[in-house]
Amino acid sequence: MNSPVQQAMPAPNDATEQTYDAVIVGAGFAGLYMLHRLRGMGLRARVYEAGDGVGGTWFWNRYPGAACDIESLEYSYSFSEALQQEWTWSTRFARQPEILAYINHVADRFELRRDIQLSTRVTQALFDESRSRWQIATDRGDRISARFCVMATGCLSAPKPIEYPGASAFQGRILHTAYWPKEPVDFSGQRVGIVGTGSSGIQCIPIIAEQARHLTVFQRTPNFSVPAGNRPMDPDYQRKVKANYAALRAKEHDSDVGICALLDPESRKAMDMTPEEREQEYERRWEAGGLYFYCSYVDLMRDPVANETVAEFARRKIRQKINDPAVAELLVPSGYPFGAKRLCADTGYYETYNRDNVKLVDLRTTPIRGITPKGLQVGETEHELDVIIFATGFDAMTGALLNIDIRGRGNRKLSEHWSTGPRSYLGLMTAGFPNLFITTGPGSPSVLYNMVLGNEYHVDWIARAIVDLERSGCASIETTVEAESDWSTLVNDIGHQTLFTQANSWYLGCNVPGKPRAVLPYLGGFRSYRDRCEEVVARGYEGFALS
Ligand code: NA7
Repeated sequence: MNSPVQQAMPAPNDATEQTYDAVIVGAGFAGLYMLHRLRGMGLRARVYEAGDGVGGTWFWNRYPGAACDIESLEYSYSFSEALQQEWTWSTRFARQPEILAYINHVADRFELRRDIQLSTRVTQALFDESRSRWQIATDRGDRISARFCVMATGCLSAPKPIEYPGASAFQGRILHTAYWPKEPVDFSGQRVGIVGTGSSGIQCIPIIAEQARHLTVFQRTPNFSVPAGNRPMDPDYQRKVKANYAALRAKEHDSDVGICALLDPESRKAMDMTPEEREQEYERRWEAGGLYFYCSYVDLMRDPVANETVAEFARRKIRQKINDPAVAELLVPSGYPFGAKRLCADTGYYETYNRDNVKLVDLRTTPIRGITPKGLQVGETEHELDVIIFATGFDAMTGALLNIDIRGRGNRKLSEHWSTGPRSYLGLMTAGFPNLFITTGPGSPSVLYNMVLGNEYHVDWIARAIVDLERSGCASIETTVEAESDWSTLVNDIGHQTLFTQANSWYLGCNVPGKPRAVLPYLGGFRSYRDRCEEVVARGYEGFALS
């Protein structure tokens, strides 16, 4: 297996301690911008990145069909007007290679590379109380001392390991969408099996079905997927957005989800509309494509009756696309609210099941027993395969942090502190871990807001906190136990006022066996979250201790 976590250790570096003002872990959207900001403040910062290139999630997830489902004009940095104006997107929703090219362009344009160390995984971060500094170790033998440590490790960056026995005996090839090989994979003439029908599976299934001799999809839970509506970028549309970029960004920053380019998020309630009005609105958003559908009405994720109206609309649309009614019934989601599992956006996903070379296997009735030398054993049936692709997702939001041995005051491990679920104040800091910041951490809107903008907001907040800390003459900032406890309760309470808690999703950690069930993102919307973060600063970092 070509897993990033299982790769052989690179050659060790000189073990002499290096000293920086700040270490940044991860060279994705957050890490690169953090480096840019800290440099601008005159700090010496260094980024450590496990991959051999920058890009984070867009570096690893290079499976066929990988694309963003937020318009690229929105899913891109807003901090530099010049960058916004000079970069041209070729499609409405950029595909992975284009996003990776963009991130590389940013690394070059802002001359970031000289402070990024690639192919280096941070393995440990210990807080040395006597010096008030973080001691950081890497798998290449680096020993680093830094005053600040920023975990820009991403929300979906720790892939779930394969949960079935027998992988090593399989005679074919095993792939995982989250650490796909760099060289193209040719599926022609092959019998391919894909396990998992979340966003990754739904994106790659139609493309692989066109290449493979035969494709078997192993589905545990059907997902709601809306048409992506991807198309070549309309130059006039791009010009129009660029002419008013500041206004668009202001609107995104003042919205709950950060997606506003084509359609505004609706501020009315579904249940205040007539059935005909609702139908019209759903149809309009279905036609627009992408995740706009999710913002059709404000009560969709709060009122089960409202949710059922959109769920039923989507189910009807799905049924219409599939020729075989028995297959359609397997693909139509039921038993959980629309949107409570991450909404997917697809290009020809459901239509793929009308192909003669595609078969759907329902794992809800008969689960996978294991991997055999020839394929996958499901109940009494052995499915013979040449390639098995796992599109089984991530240990989301906490996995990448807990994979590092992080220890704060009193040598307390983060894994102990978070043993019953993550605890944080604003998703930015956790008690007992001074000067350790997390970008889009658990307890922040993170995955439910435009990730690039959410990361930018956190980076700016952290940069300002560091400036304010310097001005105060204090050495460290950390959240208080009380603020953390109150915030964690609030995140949980708000989560339970929504329908998100009525599905077994990665938003709650339910996709990882043994992971405590907890509300991971802040589900109150970005606007109220941002207001709270700003209030905290205006009140002199209320809920934080500066010492
Ligand atoms: P997801 O959304 O977590 O989807 C993973 C899929 O794999 C989902 O259908 C799971 O079914 C299925 N799965 C997970 N584990 C197993 C096992 N052990 N056996 C069978 N099936 C399994 O991950 P993605 O990579 O698709 O997308 C992640 C995010 O990236 C996405 O939401 C976007 O934000 C971008 P389940 O639903 O758990 O029953």
